[in-house]
Amino acid sequence: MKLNGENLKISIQKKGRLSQGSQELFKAAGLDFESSDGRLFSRCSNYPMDALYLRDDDIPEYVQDGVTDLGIVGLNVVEEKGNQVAKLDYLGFGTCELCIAVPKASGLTSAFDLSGKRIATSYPRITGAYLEKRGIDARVIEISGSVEITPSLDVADAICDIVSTGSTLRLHELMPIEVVLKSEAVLIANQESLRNPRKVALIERLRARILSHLEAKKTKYVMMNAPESALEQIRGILPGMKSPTIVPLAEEGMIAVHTAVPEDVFWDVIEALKAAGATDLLVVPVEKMVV
Ligand code: PRT
Ligand code: ZN
Repeated sequence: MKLNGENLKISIQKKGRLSQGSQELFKAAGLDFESSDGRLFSRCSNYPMDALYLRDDDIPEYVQDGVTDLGIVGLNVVEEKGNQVAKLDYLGFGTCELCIAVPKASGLTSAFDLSGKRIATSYPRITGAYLEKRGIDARVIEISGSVEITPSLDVADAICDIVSTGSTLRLHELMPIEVVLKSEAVLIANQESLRNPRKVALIERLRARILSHLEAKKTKYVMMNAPESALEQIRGILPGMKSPTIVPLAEEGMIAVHTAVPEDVFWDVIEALKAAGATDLLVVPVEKMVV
């Protein structure tokens, strides 16, 4: 099988922390790919698209050079590589922070204490730019892996590395002192592909599917019963949301109210609804949100 020249092409990580999230996103967008097991690429059976499986470090370059039109990769990698690509959408998985961390016993507490010190990192470009912007004159030492052990080997005084749960830092008696970059998986695009109307149409259809999934993840659908007399107060609790659905119940003076509630204010809204007299609250996840 060969890549189809007409199809949209997307590169994703072959094996690693972003593989599962990328494949789940394809599924949520209704895309059926042939099994990716051991392959370099596979074809989507219900969308004109081929997926290419790569090391994450190579994805920005492949997208810049037009080998693939799109890519899914960590923002940390995009910023470090510095390739010319368009960042289209943040995808809500692979979240982590690039942090400066120091040995707990070092007495260093802020990035400004690092002048004249050595910082080991696999992210020399981002780290260098961060230090330069703040006028901190530290030496950046590029290390390709296991950066966390460099302070104990006296190779460096501090590190700049990816942190997610923080357990790697704790294990090595290190503590974070600055967040240099907040990262998550991002959908990137080749600049030329964004000037090709046929490809733009396919990309926009794909993005609409992805965004409806991301919006749905941020929303819960809530159904409740309430006395009719509480309706005005309930409407006041749901100010920013679309008009709720109101259904009369068999019991005189009682109604059912159905509405979508954003995840970030979920508990505040639920507590206020209960206080206003809502009962029998039923909460269901939203599968897709198409606006
Ligand atoms: O083989 P390939 O080159 O494709 O993969 P890789 O080994 O370079 O990357 P991979 O799969 O480890 O990570 C891919 C992307 O996931 C990264 O570029 C980040 O955008 C994102 N990500 C999210 C992370 C982490 N969380 C993470 N915890 N990348 C790395 N880590 C490492 C970190 O380097 C450190 O060693 O995990 C350790 C810290 O984790 P905690 O949980 O102990 O804090
Ligand atoms: Zn990598």
